[in-house]
Amino acid sequence: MNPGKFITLEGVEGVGKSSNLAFIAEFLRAQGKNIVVTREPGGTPLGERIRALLLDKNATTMHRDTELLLIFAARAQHLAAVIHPALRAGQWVVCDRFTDATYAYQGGGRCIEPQRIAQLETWVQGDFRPDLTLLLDLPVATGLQRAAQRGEADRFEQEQQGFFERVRDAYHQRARLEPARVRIIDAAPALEQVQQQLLTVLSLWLE
Ligand code: Z5A
Repeated sequence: MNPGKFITLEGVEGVGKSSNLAFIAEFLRAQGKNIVVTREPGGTPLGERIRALLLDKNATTMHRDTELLLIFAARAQHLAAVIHPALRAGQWVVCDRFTDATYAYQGGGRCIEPQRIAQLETWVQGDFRPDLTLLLDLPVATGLQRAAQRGEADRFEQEQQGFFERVRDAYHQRARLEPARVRIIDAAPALEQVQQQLLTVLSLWLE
């Protein structure tokens, strides 16, 4: 049993993960927790190099299995070098995306059978899972509109709306399978209202 806790933030394109990550970390720090903020794919020097490969908009011929294996390769490094050491030291880790994103994007989006993802999950993680997952949820069209305000689209952002609809459905399926761990936050209202929901869920969870 780790003394630290592992919290993940999930959602489709443009739901506002980046906008809320610092807010969550700040709230937990105010509760006296020692917080490490990290992200996937990435979180280590090697993982960030793998992230650059995965997001490269010119890598249009990347096979879906290559994508899946690169994601778990980055995750293995992230777990060994950052996540497990931090948790063992009693720190709390807040991670922008983790394996629920793999079920959503590679499972839902790319139509890879969830059983194959589960095999890799068990291989790389054993029985390690997040303690809490905050799933920011928003109609896909709204998320895409929000995201379009940012810079040039990466390889995932070039996908069509149908891809992101499958991603969102797969996230909902994750929440249905594990309702105690995966908490859905309505990401449609103004940022202050989204953050109020986050405070409520986190405060209750900490009790
Ligand atoms: N990926 C994968 O396929 N498999 C995996 O296992 C993992 C990842 C781990 C990179 O992830 C890609 O990796 C991702 C899936 C894949 N690709 N996609 N799509 P990422 O998390 O780094 O990339 P992202 O999804 O594009 O996230 P992001 O750039 O951090 O965007 P966001 O966090 O969802 O949104 P944001 O930047 O905070 O907000 C977007 C805009 O909306 C911005 O202008 C905000 O000011 C605005 N905003 C935010 N909240 C609100 C509210 N409440 N109202 C109005 N406007 C708002």
